[in-house]
Amino acid sequence: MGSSWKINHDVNGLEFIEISNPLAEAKIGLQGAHVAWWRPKSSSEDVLWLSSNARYEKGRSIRGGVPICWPWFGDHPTDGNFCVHGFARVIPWQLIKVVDLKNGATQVSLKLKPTDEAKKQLTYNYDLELTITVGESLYLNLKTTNLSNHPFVISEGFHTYFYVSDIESIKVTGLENMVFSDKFANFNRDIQREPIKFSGPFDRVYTNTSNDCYIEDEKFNRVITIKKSNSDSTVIWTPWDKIANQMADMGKKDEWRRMVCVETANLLENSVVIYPDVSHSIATEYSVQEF
Ligand code: TA6
Repeated sequence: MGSSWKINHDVNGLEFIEISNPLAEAKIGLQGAHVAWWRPKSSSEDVLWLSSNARYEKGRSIRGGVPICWPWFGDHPTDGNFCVHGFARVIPWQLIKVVDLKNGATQVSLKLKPTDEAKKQLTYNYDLELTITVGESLYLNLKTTNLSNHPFVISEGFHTYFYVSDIESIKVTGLENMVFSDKFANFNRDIQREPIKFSGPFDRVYTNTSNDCYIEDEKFNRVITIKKSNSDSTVIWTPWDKIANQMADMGKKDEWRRMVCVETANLLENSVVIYPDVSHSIATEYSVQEF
């Protein structure tokens, strides 16, 4: 069976690239260069989580899949009116090319098209490109090039929602002995002594770690591997019932129990200084091992 792709418009005028190849299927929104959906054909379960209440609207991020956080992660450092997690996830990107690779995967290249609003939020000249490889694994590479005549600083991340059997029966490994900053404890710092298990709201930034991470899911008989490159922070987030119920787009009653965010990122002291005419790329790759 060959590979195919097409661009579809939804009822709100949003455009999605739909890809089908011998290895996987994917749906990528041009708004936000947002991988809303990817499933390798060998996998018995979904790998990414997508809320059944996700809002597909212009200027709004989709709840699920892989939102791109750039040029800042979380709140803007000085202006609370600017988009949380940066504007890259809510403005249009341009499709540059789609290439069928020899191994059956499909490679998609996209470039950010700064809107007037985005230009107000970041006044420097830059180029931002995302390469997505849809195959047995999902690979994303976000490349920032400084086209200004002075250095600038960014924070960034792939805010990926993974589908799990049940948040209380999984564990995330790879961050043992790493220092984290806890959003639910005034950003106090501590050390992660054990593999991560969840029994309540969890929002932590692990800094100075380039370790790959693993979502170990016994009920689904699988491990999801999250590989990182040029990423020194990892954010782990799950909202739990109270916060999830306050969010209009988190899905039906207990849908939040079936997701965990494991975010390949650079933030806090791992924010990146990019010098003129220099490029910086952060990359991540997701794959599934069933047993
Ligand atoms: O990455 C964790 C986090 O920053 C949390 O603090 C939580 O607010 C979450 O992202 C969702 O953010 P969003 O802006 O997509 O609602």
